[in-house]
Amino acid sequence: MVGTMNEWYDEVFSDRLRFGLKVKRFLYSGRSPFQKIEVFDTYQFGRALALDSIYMTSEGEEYFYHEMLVHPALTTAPQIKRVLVIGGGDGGTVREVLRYKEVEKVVMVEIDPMVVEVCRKYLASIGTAWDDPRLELKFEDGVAFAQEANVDPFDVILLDGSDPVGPAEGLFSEAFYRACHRLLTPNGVFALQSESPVLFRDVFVSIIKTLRDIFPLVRPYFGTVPIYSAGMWSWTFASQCVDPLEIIDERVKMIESSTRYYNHAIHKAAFALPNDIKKELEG
Ligand code: SPD
Repeated sequence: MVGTMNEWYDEVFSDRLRFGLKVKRFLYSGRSPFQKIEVFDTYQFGRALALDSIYMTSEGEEYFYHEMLVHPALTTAPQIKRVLVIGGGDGGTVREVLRYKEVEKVVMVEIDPMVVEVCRKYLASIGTAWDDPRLELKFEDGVAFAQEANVDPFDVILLDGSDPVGPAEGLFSEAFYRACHRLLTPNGVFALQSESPVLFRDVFVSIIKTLRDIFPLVRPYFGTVPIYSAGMWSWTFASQCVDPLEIIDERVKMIESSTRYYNHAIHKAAFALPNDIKKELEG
């Protein structure tokens, strides 16, 4: 429903947990061949995007998620000329990537053109880099692209998908991670959102363990994303040999002058493992 009303929009996790924001006004509701797309204005975080009734992002707090997906990889990969973004239809991830002058080319592969169209119209403050000439936007299935594309390898691959249900399911498979590995340069870095270790511990652990069969170095890192429930969110860094704690000082200095969440100290602290997660990943 689109219109003005005072009601709550709840993401329902189970009969024990829901996360809700009070809505000022519904702005858009539609269905693409892939999913339900909704945008509404909330009192707490301004305009928010939900796909299949799951919160994706909002104007007021999107920087927590996008900065933490992008900058740990971009401040440590030895070279960042060619970057591949899979998913990321709201434009926040490519916006952060394109802040780096060293980036020469970003290929963004998004399965659902309607998400980009709706976000460009209603969430323009998030996707501020759509017209950057370094960006090539492809509307294709990210899994098929990773498996079939015959392109020069990428220095960094960033996976900005939704949860492992619906159109993003294939983005959590071993075959897809192997395809991303194939598309990386030998010194390349793969970073991805890896779900809530609190609410979806089994998915989180399975991502790390699957990646460890493919990449010699796999390190999860943690932060908070206000619109995702249960407090803690995770991303994961994977590479052949690049260590995410060897931060390239000039890059971090340049980027932290304009970020709102990410900085050198946050980067280091984010890779600290809570004890229960450490035990589970060692076992
Ligand atoms: N539970 C929702 C996880 C969604 C992660 N991706 C969000 C897209 C923001 N660009």
